[in-house]
Amino acid sequence: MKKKIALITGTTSGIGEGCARRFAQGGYDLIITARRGELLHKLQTELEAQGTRVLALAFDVRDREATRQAIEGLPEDWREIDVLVNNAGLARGLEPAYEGSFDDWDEMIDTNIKGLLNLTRFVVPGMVERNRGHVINIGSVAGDAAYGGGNVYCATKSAVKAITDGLRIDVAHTKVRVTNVKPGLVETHFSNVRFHGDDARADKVYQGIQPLTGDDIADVVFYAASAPEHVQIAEVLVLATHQANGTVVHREP
Ligand code: NDP
Ligand code: 8X3
Repeated sequence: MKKKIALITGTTSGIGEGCARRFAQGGYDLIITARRGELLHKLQTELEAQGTRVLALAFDVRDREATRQAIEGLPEDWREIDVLVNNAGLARGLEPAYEGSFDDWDEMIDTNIKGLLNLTRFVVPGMVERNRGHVINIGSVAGDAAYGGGNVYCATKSAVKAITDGLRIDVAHTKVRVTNVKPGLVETHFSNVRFHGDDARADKVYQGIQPLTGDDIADVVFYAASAPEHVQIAEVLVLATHQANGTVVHREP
């Protein structure tokens, strides 16, 4: 029997890497993508050794033309994507909005909003045509309410919520499902990237609390994808047990 195909962006680290392993374990064929080709191919080799069919595509989701070529150039037997996980994304900086870096803002907006839209625009028409498919966007608790210094990052994740909700309306006449998974504190490379490689500062984000892992979020993403066809998990907020919302976290000394 033909296996389902999942395309997951940002699989060289964290939540995306967890999703790749979870969907491989769940019997999917996988299209894994990110910019760092070497890491992608390492994951491809590992998953193939476990019996999963894998196509690795190295491109930057901000590059609309590269994204178009990647999707339009898919080999015939990889074209019918069943699940798109729009995970690639990042935060840069934690400065007040009146002091933030224009470059950081551009990178977040171009990746988290425009990159997600690029994939959506090129992949979803096929889903609508086939009358089946599932788009799972990785939003964030940061999209529910802003926190200090979060300004632009929070705005991008609010945009992910609006885009996800809008797409769900646009495909409501089809069997395509649309989900927003909104994690809280997940220990990945997220904070190292946010603080431009300052590992000590990144470590402090997860001090005194047991954070979520990429695998925890991957389980939720896979659960949403595995629900019966008539069940659409519209939105899931996933927090660590000692995190109450985007700003309230109980930390043990
Ligand atoms: P990581 O930094 O560990 O992973 C980010 C992944 O995104 C990497 O694989 C990276 O690959 C890829 N990526 C980043 N920019 C681009 C780009 N321009 N083009 C293609 N791929 C890109 O972070 P997380 O796993 O934590 O983050 C994944 C998603 O989860 C993000 O959207 C983030 O906002 C969201 N999130 C994270 C939370 C957390 O606490 N960690 C909480 C809530 C949401 P490469 O560098 O090889 O391109
Ligand atoms: C990542 C979670 O709270 O660090 O989206 O912004 S948070």
